[in-house]
Amino acid sequence: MPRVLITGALGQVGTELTLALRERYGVSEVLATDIRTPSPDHPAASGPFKLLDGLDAAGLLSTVQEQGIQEIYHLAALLSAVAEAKPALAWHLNMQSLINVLDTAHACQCRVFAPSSIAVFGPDTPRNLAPQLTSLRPTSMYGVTKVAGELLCDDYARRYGVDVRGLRYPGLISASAPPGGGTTDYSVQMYHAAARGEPYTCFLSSNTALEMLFMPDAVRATLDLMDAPRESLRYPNAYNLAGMSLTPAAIAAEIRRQLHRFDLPHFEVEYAPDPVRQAIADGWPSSIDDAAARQDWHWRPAYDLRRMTGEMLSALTHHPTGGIIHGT
Ligand code: VAH
Repeated sequence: MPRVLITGALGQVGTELTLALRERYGVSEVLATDIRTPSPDHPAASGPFKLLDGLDAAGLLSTVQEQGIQEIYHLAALLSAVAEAKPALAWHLNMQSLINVLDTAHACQCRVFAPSSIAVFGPDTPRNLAPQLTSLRPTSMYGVTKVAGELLCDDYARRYGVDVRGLRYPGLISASAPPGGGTTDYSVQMYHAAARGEPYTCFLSSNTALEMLFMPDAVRATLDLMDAPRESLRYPNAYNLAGMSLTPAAIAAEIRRQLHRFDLPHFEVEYAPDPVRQAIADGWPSSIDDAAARQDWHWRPAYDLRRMTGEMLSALTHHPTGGIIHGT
């Protein structure tokens, strides 16, 4: 009987969390769900899978009850760029699916992981080292749903005692699953283009600095937060998380620096900022202060740009070199 249910299991984070949770608890203990069926080679297809829409409250409740689920990782959501194009749908899907998860958790005594994002910050948040406690006036619908989500999680914890936790994920970089319509997707697309030996046109300006994190660090942070003693958590569902403050130009330069290790040709990037996604990015801080996570549950990132780039290019070129850098 699976003890864990993941919504949005086919997304960028859901794919990696499905793998990590099945490795930790056993394949049969983790029920992956999404609104579309995984391809046979997708990690979610390696164990229990169910088609489930986060808006289907009855279906979620009956699944959790029938399966005896004890933890819900709620990853289903519309990300920033898609949400900006479909604001009403984004509000409905992101908020109603969260309410459904929290109501189910309350009814079934489940613990919940529901991610927030650096999208909660807005233009009047300090640009450098955005604090844990600060002004949260985002100028994107995605950010609005993330601020509302943090407050909703606080309410369910206060009112019903639901143990719900979350992290303000920065931009996440991973090789295994494509990103799903976010403003930071350029970073993943850049690595893929370089690995194909193709040029890349970046939809953000070259000097747009944003906080980013390599997916293995994000997955470890998620599991470490869920493992932490509840009484040690000052901000259980909204911890700032930081890894590397990067610009597109810095990522491109590091890719170029390592091309020779993977027998890749030169890599050209041109910059053609997309007004909508540039405006979203310009509303986000360039770096994040994650001191609270470091103090409360001993968070530390393990990857820097060099190591991440080595692992990304190795994974995308299937080159055995890997992330270890020998004298480069
Ligand atoms: C997005 N990748 O771009 C997500 C993330 C901080 C950005 O929330 O929408």
